[in-house]
Formats: sequence, structure tokens, C-alpha cells
Amino acid sequence: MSHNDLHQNFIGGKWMPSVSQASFENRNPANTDDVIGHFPDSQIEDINQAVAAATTAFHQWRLVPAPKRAELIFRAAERLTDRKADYARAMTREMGKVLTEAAGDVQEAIDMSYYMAGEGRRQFGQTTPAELPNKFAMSVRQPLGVCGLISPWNFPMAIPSWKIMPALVCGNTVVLKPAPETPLSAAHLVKILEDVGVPPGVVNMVHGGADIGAALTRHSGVQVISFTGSNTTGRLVAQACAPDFRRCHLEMGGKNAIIVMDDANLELAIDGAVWGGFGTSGQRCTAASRVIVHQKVYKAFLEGFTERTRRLRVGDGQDPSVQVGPLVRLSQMEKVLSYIRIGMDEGAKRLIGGRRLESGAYAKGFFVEPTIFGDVDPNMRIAQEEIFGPVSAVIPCDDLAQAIAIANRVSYGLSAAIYTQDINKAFTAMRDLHTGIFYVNASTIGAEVHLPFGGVKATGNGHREAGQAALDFFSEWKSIYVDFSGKLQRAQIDRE
Ligand code: UN1
Repeated sequence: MSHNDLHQNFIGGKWMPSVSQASFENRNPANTDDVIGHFPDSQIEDINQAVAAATTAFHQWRLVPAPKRAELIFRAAERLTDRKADYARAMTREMGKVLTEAAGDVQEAIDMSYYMAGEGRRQFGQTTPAELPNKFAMSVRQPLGVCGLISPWNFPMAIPSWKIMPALVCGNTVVLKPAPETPLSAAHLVKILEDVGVPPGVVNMVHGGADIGAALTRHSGVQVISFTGSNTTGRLVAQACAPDFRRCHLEMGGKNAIIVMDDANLELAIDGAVWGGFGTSGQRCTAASRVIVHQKVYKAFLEGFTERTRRLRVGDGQDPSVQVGPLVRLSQMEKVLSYIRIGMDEGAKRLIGGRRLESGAYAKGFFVEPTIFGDVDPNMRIAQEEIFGPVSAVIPCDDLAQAIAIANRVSYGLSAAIYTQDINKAFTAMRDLHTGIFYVNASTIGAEVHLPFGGVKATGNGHREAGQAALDFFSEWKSIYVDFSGKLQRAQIDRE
């Protein structure tokens, strides 16, 4: 292993190995012979050190004026912009998503950084008349302390930025535990924050697996946890935070539906189903894994959808002509292939795809053909469970009411879309779909950073990230009363 291959944790402003001295490999999912580097396989002691550093740094950082904190974030946005192309290439190599999408992921981090830099001068509270004379009332945002941030592999730089930037601008310090599949992209973001002068201990990063993520969630020095990942892990995070009432944000699965009505612009709907279903190889929480199609256009839609999918180029995302990259790791590919078998066993009609690609250039990667199932019954497992791969389940419907009922009959509620030319149908669906995000004549993916991101039901626990909602999550309100009457005034009691 060459020295350059060996990456480190970032604790208290220093790059250092794990106390364990152990490391794990990061390999390219398009070609597993390609070793990207070795990252610390950290232990609880590393987490303890990072939390201690973040706790110390908090005493000063919380007193830095928010506009000054924001200036550092602004500079981070500028540097990310300068290095966007390099970071995108590195991300494609470790995560697999195609280059244009990796660049989009970096762009999302840039957008979030500029947005939160602006929020440095906009942490508005309320000022309001008090009910008693010569008394003043206002509310201010206060930081919470040390934030434990656990980020997934599917948006390796964007999602860490969604968590870090609002946490910092509000005056918190952070310990980031990035997904072990994509540690390099997280390290790039953290390095930028170091380079622009974020003080030591304000941002810390500890690499490793689920065990140290769990240690972070249990640490009594961590005031708040923000987690994006699976429902199984999310439940453990909530349980770890419950005993001492720590605030936790959970962003978990989705089973997002596109509804295609009989008056839809069918070409546009097909574009949306292809992009939403197979973009990022279906590895988005927001992926369109179900398409509910009015029976009047069902046949035409399926023909067009299948035809367009047949033309998708699968391969190494570093090749600019490729549209669908590999899955992130072996177990993810096996999970997707097992769902494809489940779909066939359940009697869904496989219209295209369904196999692993493993010959020639595909031999060393985790490639699965974009797969469409038709005539899917809404109760089938492939229509109910999150697959997180390039598998689309097409379900016929008779009318809007039935489409909405089918769309809602899943345990998740992240994103949904409708394709229609009828404004009445669009607004009815907008009102009645149980999701946190909704699109009209656009696919289920592509949320922008200045709006709240998150979902209802088993997708989340009522919090949102991004948008102004992120400030609400990463700060605590303090209501302040200043009595300048010079005498005892009793609220609710002194009425004259
Ligand atoms: C995710 O899949 O976890 O809306 C995030 C989108 C992206 C973010 C997805 N902007 O598809």
C-alpha cells in the first residue's frame, strides 16, 4: 500500500489514523481491481476523541458571529466550484454514478454552501409586543452543540453538505461519519473546510462502519443526530437517542410513484420514468420505482418506456457516453437481483432487463440491466418494498382516484409525480398524495436545496433537511423578555 493510498480521520484539526491502525479498502464498483485507497476502520475511541474535540471547539465557535461563520462556508462553495470536475471524477470512481450526475452531486454541495452562507445574515427571529407595558419580547436561534452526522453513499458529497453547512452556520460543531462505500468524497468536502480556515475541532470526520456510527448515536456528548440511510438503521438511531431525549433527524426509504394520466404528454412522461427510474441506477431515495399508468395509454406508454430503456447505455460511469453506471457494491447488486427474482415469482411481467451484466468490460463490476416489470399488482413486494436499483414496476389504473389510492398504499412517503395536462387533476394529486415532495410534469427526482427535503410515514420522523427547515433542525429557539419597567410585573395576572 503506498502512502498516498492511506487516508485518515480528521479530528481536532489534525489528520490521523484510527487508534486501531486498521483500515478498510475503497474499490471502484465498475472495476473491482481498481483500489481507490484505504481508510481508517475506526473504533469507539476515535469517536470519543472526535466528540471531545467538537465539544471543546463549540465553546468558541458558537460565539463567532453567524455572518463570519458564513463567510467560511461561502469560501468553501467557491473552492468546491473550482474543483468540481476533479471531485466529480473521484466520485464516479468510488460510487459508480455517471460523470454528469457526479458533477451534479458536487453542484448540490456548492448550492447548499452558497445558500447556507447567505443564511449567516438571515437567522431571523421574531420581535413582538409584550403583553405588559415597558417590556420587550423577542426570540433568537441558538446552536445545540455537537452534531453527529451519518451520511449515505448515494449522494457522497451532497448529503454531507446538507448536514454540515446548516449545522455550522447555526453555530454547532460536527462529527461526520460518512458511508464506508464513499469515504473519499466526504474527505474532499472536509478538506475544503479545513483549507478555508474553519477552526480546528469545528468539523471532525471519523471513517468506519455501522459500529462506530452506532457509537456516535449513543454518545452522551452528542446533542443531535442527523441520519440518512435505511429504515432498519434509522430505528436503531431513534432508539439510541430516545433515552436522553436527544433530537434526531431520520431520512430513510422511499417507494416513489409517477402517475401518468390519459391526457399526459406521453413522451415527457416516458422521459420522466426513464430518468427517475434508472438515473443513478435507481439508487436514490427519490427514485421513481413505480409508474401508475391510466389504462387508456397503458400500452403506448409501456412500448415507449421499454423502447427508451433498451437504448440506455450501461457501463463505467467514467465513460461520457454511458447513462447507467454500476450498483455501489456486491451486496446491493445481490439485493436488486433477488428482488427481480421475487418479481418474476410473484407473476409480474418482465418486459426488459432482469439480468446481471458480467461479460467482457462488465466482468469486474456490479452491473444490472435496467429492468421493467409490467402488469404489476400494487400488493406485490416489488411494488411495496424499496429496491434501490434500476427496477421499475408499472401498474395499470382506471382513473385518478384509483391511481392516488395505489400511490398512497405503501409504507413510505418521500416523493411523487403526476403527468397530466389537466390542472384540476394536478392539484387534486398535489393535495392528496401522502409525500413530502411532489412534482407536476416532472419526475420524482431533482429536489433543489432551498426547499425542505424529506418525507412522511416511514420515510422520516417529521423533520426535514435543506431549506429553512434545516435551520429549525440545527438550532434551538430561545424566547427573551426584557422588562424595563423597574418594577415587578406579573404576566397574565396584572391586567390594568
Ligand atoms: C437521495 O436520494 O437521498 O432530489 C437524495 C433528488 C436529489 C437528492 C436525492 N436532489 O433526487
